[in-house]
Amino acid sequence: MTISYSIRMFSYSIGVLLAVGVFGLTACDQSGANEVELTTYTADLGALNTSGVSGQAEVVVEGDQLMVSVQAEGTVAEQVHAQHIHGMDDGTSSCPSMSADSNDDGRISVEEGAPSYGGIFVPLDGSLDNAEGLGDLETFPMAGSDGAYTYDASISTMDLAVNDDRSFEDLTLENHAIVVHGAMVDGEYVATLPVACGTLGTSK
Ligand SMILES: [Cu+2]
Repeated sequence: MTISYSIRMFSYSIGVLLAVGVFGLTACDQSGANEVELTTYTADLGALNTSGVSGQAEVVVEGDQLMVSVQAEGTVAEQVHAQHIHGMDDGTSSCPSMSADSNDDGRISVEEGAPSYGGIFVPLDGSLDNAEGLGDLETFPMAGSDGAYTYDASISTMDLAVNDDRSFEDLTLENHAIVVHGAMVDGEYVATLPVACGTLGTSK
């Protein structure tokens, strides 16, 4: 009787040890995030149309929260810059090269860039909850007098407005392109002209 009791206690202890071990590993793998899935996408923004614009974008999906931040510099000062996550249905968005300038006017228009980066998927405006047209124009970031801006917005993925009848649930943002718009052309501000582009990848 004593022996069988000891064996039972022994197996019980092993069970507890295993449970603690597995739990410990799980907690470790998720960096303490506790069952909430976290995906971080980043993009380096490079200049389009010799704009001299550069920057970074980060999109974090944490559970049902989406957080977007964009820093850009070299943009036209004191102008509103439309910016979007563009995408193709097959997930193959890229940033256009000058060969996309099909009418040879020396500029890649927003339409000429579309075969590379696709249509507007998520307008990165102030609210993220209205995907009509380009987005809510007045709420896009305004560059300061130094030509730089910082943009931060977050929303529940349930309220996020997306175009193309696509659902956010089965979405991976990888290989979608962040495009920043707005440049001076012959002394006039053209709000749609693409000035920077970068494709999102999961780097972390
Ligand atoms: Cu756009």
